[in-house]
Amino acid sequence: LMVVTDLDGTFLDHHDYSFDAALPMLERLRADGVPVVFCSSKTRAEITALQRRTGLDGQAFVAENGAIVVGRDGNVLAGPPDGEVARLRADLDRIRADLDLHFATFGGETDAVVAAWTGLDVVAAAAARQREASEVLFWHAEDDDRAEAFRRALAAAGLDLVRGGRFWHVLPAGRDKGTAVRLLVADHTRRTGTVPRTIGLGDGPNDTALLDAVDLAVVVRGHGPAPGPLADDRPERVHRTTAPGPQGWAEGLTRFTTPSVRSHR
Ligand code: 2M8
Ligand code: MG
Ligand code: MG
Repeated sequence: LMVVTDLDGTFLDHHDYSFDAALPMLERLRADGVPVVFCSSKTRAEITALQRRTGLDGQAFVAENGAIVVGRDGNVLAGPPDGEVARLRADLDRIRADLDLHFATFGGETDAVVAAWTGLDVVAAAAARQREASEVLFWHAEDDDRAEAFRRALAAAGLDLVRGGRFWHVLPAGRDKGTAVRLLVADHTRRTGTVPRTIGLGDGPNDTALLDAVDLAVVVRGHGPAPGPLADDRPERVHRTTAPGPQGWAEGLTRFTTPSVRSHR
């Protein structure tokens, strides 16, 4: 078994980033030796800090929406090539000027501004600004009529636009959370000789590829737009939680890991 989970709004509370309600289930998984992989739009700096706080150091993780995939013990499975975020920022600057857009980016603002936007403290906001492969946009509604032109310009530059809980994220095309899951499964299989059964959890549109790539999917009740339609939406594969955030996280994992529940369906 391998658990692959989104963070904001899934393992972490959407409002205050707490995860107390998830801890008893996390303890159970740890006791059973089940790998718990954080798979988020957050940066490597943010994710490794959270791994330390939850005792998950050295576990595989996926950062920046799939642009960075790190296997067990720091073994890099994907990205980022040198200078990737600099190139991406140069493309964004050019496209913003060409289309006369007004969006702001994490990279272009201070830690204090990002703290105010996100509700993170200033230290955590600094970690959120340490981007290596993707950029976070604060979109201005006055530009809504140029959103499609923006998407086309990004695609022409080899970039994707995905929606997180609060922001839009720009990252290299093709490096989504689903591709990341497939790399992790291949790595686990190579190391252990067994193909892991996977459970994925997420609450937002940028989790759709993750939820499609796993064996069992938990759609955690969110605060914004839900994940897109899933390719295989059968109730025995997909559980939609009634509780949001870390409570929903525990609910979904209980549903899929408790034998008595499974056998009585
Ligand atoms: C951003 O990501 C969230 C997650 O989906 C969002 O778009 O709402 C990222 O920049 C991340 O690095 C940061 O920790 C988070 C804080 O809310 O916002
Ligand atoms: Mg989320
Ligand atoms: Mg996320």
